[in-house]
Amino acid sequence: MAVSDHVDLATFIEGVNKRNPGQPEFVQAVTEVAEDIFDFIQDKEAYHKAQILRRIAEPDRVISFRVCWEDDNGNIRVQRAWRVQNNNAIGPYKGGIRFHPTVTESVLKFLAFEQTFKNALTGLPMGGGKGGSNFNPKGKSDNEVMRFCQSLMIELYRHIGADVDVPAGDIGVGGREIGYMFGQYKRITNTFEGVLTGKGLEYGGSLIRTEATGYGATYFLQNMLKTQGKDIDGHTVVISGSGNVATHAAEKCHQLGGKVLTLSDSEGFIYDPEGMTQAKIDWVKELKTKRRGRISEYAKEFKGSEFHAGKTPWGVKCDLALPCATQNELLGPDADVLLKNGCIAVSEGANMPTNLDGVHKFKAAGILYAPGKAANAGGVAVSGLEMSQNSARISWKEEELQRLLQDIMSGIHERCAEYGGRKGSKVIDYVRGANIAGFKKVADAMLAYGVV
Ligand code: NDP
Ligand code: 2IT
Repeated sequence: MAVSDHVDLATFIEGVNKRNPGQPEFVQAVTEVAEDIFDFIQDKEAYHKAQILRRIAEPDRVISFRVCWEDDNGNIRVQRAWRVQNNNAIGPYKGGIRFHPTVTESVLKFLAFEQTFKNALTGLPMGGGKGGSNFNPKGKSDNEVMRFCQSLMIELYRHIGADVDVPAGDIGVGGREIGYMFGQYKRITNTFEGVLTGKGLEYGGSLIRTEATGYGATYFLQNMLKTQGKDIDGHTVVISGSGNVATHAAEKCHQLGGKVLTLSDSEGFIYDPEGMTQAKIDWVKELKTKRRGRISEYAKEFKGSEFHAGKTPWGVKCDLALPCATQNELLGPDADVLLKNGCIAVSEGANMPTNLDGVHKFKAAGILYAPGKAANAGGVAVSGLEMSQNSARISWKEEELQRLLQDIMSGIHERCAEYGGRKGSKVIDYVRGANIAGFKKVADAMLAYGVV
């Protein structure tokens, strides 16, 4: 008999575990996808024979390298960095770069794996990749961040390119870092090309890229609510995080009539019973991007609001929840509390913020629950539009980009709905829908290539 992956799910996951020792985040992401894909490919021999799932769950390559840099006191510092190129079946590798002390190979492999499905869902021609370093930008001067970015690019430049692999931002990497990295790439290669996205508007960046992830996650929430004849207007909203994704999700929810009650960071959350106004959200943006301060300062600035140290916001009663900080920030017991408090919809701005236990609880409860690979795809989608603009050497107008973002999010919602129907239930299983729709596009391209 030919070797095939006609094994059961448990045996497949056991194999993933064995081949990736000490990589729990990666195994978690593969498990969540495999749960749905096993069912979908059960009667589809071509996918089995070509070992497609096994191949998608094995990165094309993982580049690991040392980054040395000198701090302001003249000390030599040593960091680890990686670029995980997961799959380029449908386009150049594409995905962000994360700078955070918790970055490991496992974290980046899970992110690159998720990115492969997410990028396929957008309908744009982008493969999946992710990179990053355990460098901690907190408390570092601009010059230190610049020297680190330049040193990182001295190695990374040889692995990326406008048609090869196009990184962007993620946790700890925003406009400032992209500027330093793009400048260094340009200096080393003497080429001005769309090798990174999230660039400044002066040098090839796209309008609304900054807003796109948070806005997109809110549009996805809106699309889900619409299937039940509901809207964001008049509903209470709990959001975690206070970075790029969280602040723009808060802004769009507020614009659409939602009452945003919380934001958070790694030290705790703030609760504002009156709801956030645009002025308050602007204050947080400035706090986080310019002053690089802590969310606890919100409670000192705005009377009537409270800071809860060391806690996540899931205990605050709400109708809608958007986890927008990091992976595994919403656990099974948090899902229980949200459900008990009557939460009707969860849209994930972050990547894999809900652990497997929480995912199973949301699914079982039949609430509207959108996984990150569908809900937060607006960011990479506008990155894809930035790539198109760079290739054509043009800049599209804001109205056009706003329309494209909304269309893309609606398209993702439709793709999820197409594959996420459940027998005997009117509720769409968005996890299943996203996994299958993303898988199918990549898998069919891989089948066309044969064994490569
Ligand atoms: P930012 O760096 O702008 O903000 C990150 C936020 O999350 C901060 O409030 C940070 O708090 C908090 N956070 C980070 N790590 C932890 C942690 N271990 N525990 C608790 N809080 C934490 O990043 P983004 O807003 O860009 O990214 C947020 C999430 O969205 C990530 O999961 C990212 O992968 C995902 N995402 C981002 C996209 C983008 O376009 N930027 C696109 C799609 C997904 P603190 O300041 O204390 O660290
Ligand atoms: O997780 C993500 O989708 C991102 N961090 C954005 C990736 C991108 O290439 O814009």
